[in-house]
Amino acid sequence: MSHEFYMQRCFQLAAFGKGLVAPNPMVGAVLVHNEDIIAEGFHHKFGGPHAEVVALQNINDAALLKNSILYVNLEPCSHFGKTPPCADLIIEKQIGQVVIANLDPFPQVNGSGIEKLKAAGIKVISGILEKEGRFLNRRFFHFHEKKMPWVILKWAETNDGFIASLPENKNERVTLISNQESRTLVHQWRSEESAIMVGMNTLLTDNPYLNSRLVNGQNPVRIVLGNGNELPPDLNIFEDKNTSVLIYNFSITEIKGNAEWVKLEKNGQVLNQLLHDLYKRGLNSLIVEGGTITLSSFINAGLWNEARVFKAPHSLGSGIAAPKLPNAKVLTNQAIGSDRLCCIINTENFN
Ligand code: AOF
Ligand code: ZN
Repeated sequence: MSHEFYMQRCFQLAAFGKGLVAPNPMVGAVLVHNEDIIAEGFHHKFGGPHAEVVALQNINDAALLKNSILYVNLEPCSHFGKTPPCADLIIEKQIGQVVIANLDPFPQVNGSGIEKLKAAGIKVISGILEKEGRFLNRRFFHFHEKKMPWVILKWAETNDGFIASLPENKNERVTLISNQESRTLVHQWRSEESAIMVGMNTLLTDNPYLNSRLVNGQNPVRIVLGNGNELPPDLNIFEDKNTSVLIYNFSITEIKGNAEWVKLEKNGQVLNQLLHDLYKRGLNSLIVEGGTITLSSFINAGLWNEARVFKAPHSLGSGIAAPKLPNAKVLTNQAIGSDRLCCIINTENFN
């Protein structure tokens, strides 16, 4: 079997940590002896043992390690974080060879894990399925390299290009565009991202909960941008006291219960400031769910990475127009029941 085969298995294992390990990367590890997989592991949750440690715990015959290859999609760490360095453990266990997809961009590791292994006489090969590994951990790489979270834009539009009815035509509180299956999928996505944001208009007209209630998963931190000091205290976003709400505004800095008001500079680049503040809080991904003004402000500033657009089979005739995307490459276009889901990547920020 090829290095690529075992690395694919690392990616599969790593993906079990989706939504549970952020802001850490998703990492999987496979121990191979004479082409047989003798143990596997992955990083299960933030603060928990790293993938290599779990794989080594699952080994039955330690005598095989000397002639084994450890496949791991991220360079083994060399720092003391919440857990001791994996590189030291690999050296101690006398594993013969290590094969890696990506170097760790985390400043405290960044090549020193590989150096440590090589200095101990371990053969190291890196760069196997490097691009696929970067895509799997795109949030983590973007977070460390750009010092801001990976931004996902999401909206649902009708087949005539509207995301909502005009306010005067609204006969119910929220006009539902996409189907139930699509909305459940969105809750799954919410559970996989660190933070979620909507604009002030959407917040006040739709009064959303912005949680993952349709699936079994974590709730993202809720983000709002606007004159937050005027928010009604009984909004649904304030209901769940276990999830934080960050209200970025231009006048006050304050903490009240689960809500924090964060003051931004009016004259600076507002979204840059907001995203950098999310970085400082360790939030490595943000899903932006509307409305058009908020989505377009991310698009116009070039501060978006992915877009997930649902197209419903019905039309509205008039309404609020959907945003327009430049520099985009369609990754997938699939049916979700009667809707179509188009996943797009910003080629300016990822290639
Ligand atoms: C690995 N294997 O499975 C992961 C690694 O706070 P800690 O101790 O969990 O360290 C977190 C950092 O370790 C994280 O930012 C990244 O650089 C690396 N993650 N390294 O060798 C793993 N998850
Ligand atoms: Zn480690």
